[in-house]
This record gives sequence, structure tokens and C-alpha cells, in this order.
Amino acid sequence: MAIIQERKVPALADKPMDFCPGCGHGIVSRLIMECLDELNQNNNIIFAIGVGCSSNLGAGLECDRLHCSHGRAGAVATGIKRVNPDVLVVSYQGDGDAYSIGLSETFNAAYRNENITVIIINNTNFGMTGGQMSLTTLEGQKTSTSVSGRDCAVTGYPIRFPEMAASQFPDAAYIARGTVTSPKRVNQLKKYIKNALEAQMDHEGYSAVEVLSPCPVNWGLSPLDAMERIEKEIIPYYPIGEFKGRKGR
Ligand SMILES: Cc1ncc(C[n+]2csc(CCOP(=O)(O)OP(=O)(O)O)c2C)c(N)n1
Ligand code: SF4
Repeated sequence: MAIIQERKVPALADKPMDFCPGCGHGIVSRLIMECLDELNQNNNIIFAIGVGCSSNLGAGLECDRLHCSHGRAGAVATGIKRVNPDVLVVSYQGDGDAYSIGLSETFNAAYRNENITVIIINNTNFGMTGGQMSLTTLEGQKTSTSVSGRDCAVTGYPIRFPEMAASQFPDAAYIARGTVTSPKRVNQLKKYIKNALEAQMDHEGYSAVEVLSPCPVNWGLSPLDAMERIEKEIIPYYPIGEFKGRKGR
């Protein structure tokens, strides 16, 4: 019988992370760290980490990181990168952090075409604080602050940041959206993350990857049903794919 040994990723601490069972954060954290390892960047990385369940990433790392004020990681990452242009700088944020609270910082870093990589975990709510409505909550979705379902005529419509950034910022290097619902999707997402990191390493400019991620606890679903919700309800509104590929690749 073949024994599959889990590969140790040096910049990831050898201990369990604090995410709920079935959460997508853990998968994405692992993918980012595998990419850094494969790109030989374990000792050349600084994370700018947002506030939320995303903050749990910091506890699982054995590499440099800064926990930022809520929503401000785009500005913090900009500062870190400008004084360390050869160090990889990655912001890791939830949709509530990057969009609802930090849209100005997120937007302006893209607008200036900062040579940073932004990873946004879109679970269509504010996960850590109990599943409140965020800018990505789908129309009709029930959350703890939209108990009858989101009414977009009152609140506005769910934001599609990757599409907006790809269409508005022609110099941006790489922009994509992936998800974690199957091994195929996970492998595809890993390629997206690696492309984004390589674009930054080659000084090509701004790169961002949004990840559709399950939050079974706040969605009131089992981990499997949460994955199914992404496929059936979320992807039709938030399509998967590359919105801006690297030039000449
Ligand atoms: C200025 C400020 N406002 C509100 C909060 C409370 N708060 C902490 S985490 C969080 C939600 C974060 O949600 P999201 O960014 O979507 O990440 P998730 O937890 O879903 O991964 C909020 C509102 C805070 N810490 N600081
Ligand atoms: S509350 Fe949601 S986003 Fe936060 S760790 Fe649990 S499942 Fe993940």
C-alpha cells in the first residue's frame, strides 16, 4: 500500500490552524505557502494580513508578517513594498476587510499599479464577527444583518472587484478569481496564485486573486453543502477565470 506523506512547507508552522472545519481559508493558506516554497521565496516574503478569520493565517506562519488595521492592508503592503522592492509582499484579506471596510485602500493600490499581490477570500459575509452582510453578499442571501435576504435595491449590488480592476487598470499585471470546491479547482487556483506571485517577482505590477471560499458555519450549511452552494449559486454571479493574464505569456 502506498503511503502518502504530507509535504512540509517550511514557512508554515507545524501545528493546526484555527479555522472552522470545512473553511476555505486553510486550503488557500496552504496553497500560498506551497507556491512560495516552489518559487524559493520562503525567506523573502512579508505578509500584510487583514482583520477577520484571515488573521488566523498569521498564527500559522513562520515568516515575516504584519497584522494591519481593518481594511488597510492595501496601504500597508504598499509601504512595505516601496521600502523593500525586492521582497515579495502579499496582502491576505477577507471580502469584508478588502471591500466593505478597505475598498479605498484596495482600490487605490490597484489604481497606482503597486507591485504587490493581493489575495482576497470572498466568503460572501463577515465571517469572524457572525456572518454579517458584506459587499459580496448575494442578492436574496440571508445573513445576520439581512435576515429577510439582501435587497439590492436598498443596499446596492454585490461588487465584482476583479472584473472592475481588470477593466479599469490597464497596467495591472495579473487578475483572476478561483475557488476550492474540487481538486481540479484547487489546482487551477494554485496556478493563479503562482502566476500572481511570479508577476510580482518579475516586477510586472499589481496582481490580485479573489477566492470564492466556503464559510459553512455562518452559512448554516455542512462543509459539503457549502461547496455545492459555491458551484450552484455563487459561481454564476462570480465567474472563475483569469480576467487579466500576464503580458506575452
Ligand atoms: C475598524 C473595525 N471595525 C470592525 C471590526 C470588527 N471586525 C473584526 S473581523 C470583522 C469581519 C471580517 O470579515 P472578512 O474580512 O470578510 O473576513 P472573514 O472573517 O470572513 O475571513 C469585523 C467587522 C474591527 N476589528 N475593526
Ligand atoms: S467563521 Fe467562516 S470564514 Fe471564519 S473560520 Fe469559520 S468557516 Fe472560516
